[in-house]
Amino acid sequence: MQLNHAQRELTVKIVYYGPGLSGKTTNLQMIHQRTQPDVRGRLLTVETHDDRTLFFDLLPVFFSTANGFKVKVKLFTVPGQVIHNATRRIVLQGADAVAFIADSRRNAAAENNSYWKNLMENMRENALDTAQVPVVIQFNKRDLPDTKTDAEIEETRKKGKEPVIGAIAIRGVGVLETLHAVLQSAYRTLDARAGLSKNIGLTEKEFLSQVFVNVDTTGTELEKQFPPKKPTGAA
Ligand SMILES: Nc1nc2c(ncn2[C@@H]2O[C@H](COP(=O)(O)OP(=O)(O)OP(=O)(O)O)[C@@H](O)[C@H]2O)c(=O)[nH]1
Ligand SMILES: [Mg+2]
Repeated sequence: MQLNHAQRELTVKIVYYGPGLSGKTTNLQMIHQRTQPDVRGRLLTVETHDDRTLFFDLLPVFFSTANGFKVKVKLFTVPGQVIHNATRRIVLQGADAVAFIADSRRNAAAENNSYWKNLMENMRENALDTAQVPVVIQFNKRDLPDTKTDAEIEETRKKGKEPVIGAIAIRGVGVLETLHAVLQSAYRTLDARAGLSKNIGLTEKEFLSQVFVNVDTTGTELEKQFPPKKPTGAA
């Protein structure tokens, strides 16, 4: 987090982490598609010719608070290919929260575990305290055959302290729910550390609603809480 009182600016950094091809870039593409153009920057992707992330993807989302603070939420993805570990470590620097995107298929379990360990290692290398930087877990690709059952995912949820969300990122299922969970976790940790509510008057409710009122929540679990805006000009 960067909090600049003189400029009245707050920057929050979220990192999408996980094995190669788990769907990290797809998550950002879906968020980009569903976010109003006036509150987001362009989706920056640095990819190889076969669409693998080479350095990172970045999607900035911004808003102003009632108190006149400019808030910028920067969503990054890391490159999942094994050879890019040094890049993963660099992109992870200064993260305020992490969305760990796992592949739900049974044959991906070992890979998920190895990248979970890799995340913990790289957090340590960056002096990020795992107690201070919350992680949300997404089990993606629920549309494919031979995935973990809902009951198994429920088991994982019960065993750990992290929120766990099922997703089919290519259809936008679970993507906004994951974003909501990771932003909420980030806010709570930052508020406890830096007193966002006390010091700059930014409550959790304002933080989340300023993002999600500008996101098309149609058909997601967030639809009731943040009803999609009606298209302008519609009767
Ligand atoms: N069937 C299915 N395919 C998915 C899903 N989400 C992503 N994919 C596909 O999986 C492939 C990899 O997705 P990416 O988002 O590029 O994966 P990544 O995690 O960014 O991969 P790296 O950049 O190499 O780390 C693409 O062909 C996606 O279309 C999903 O929910 N279901
Ligand atoms: Mg990618």
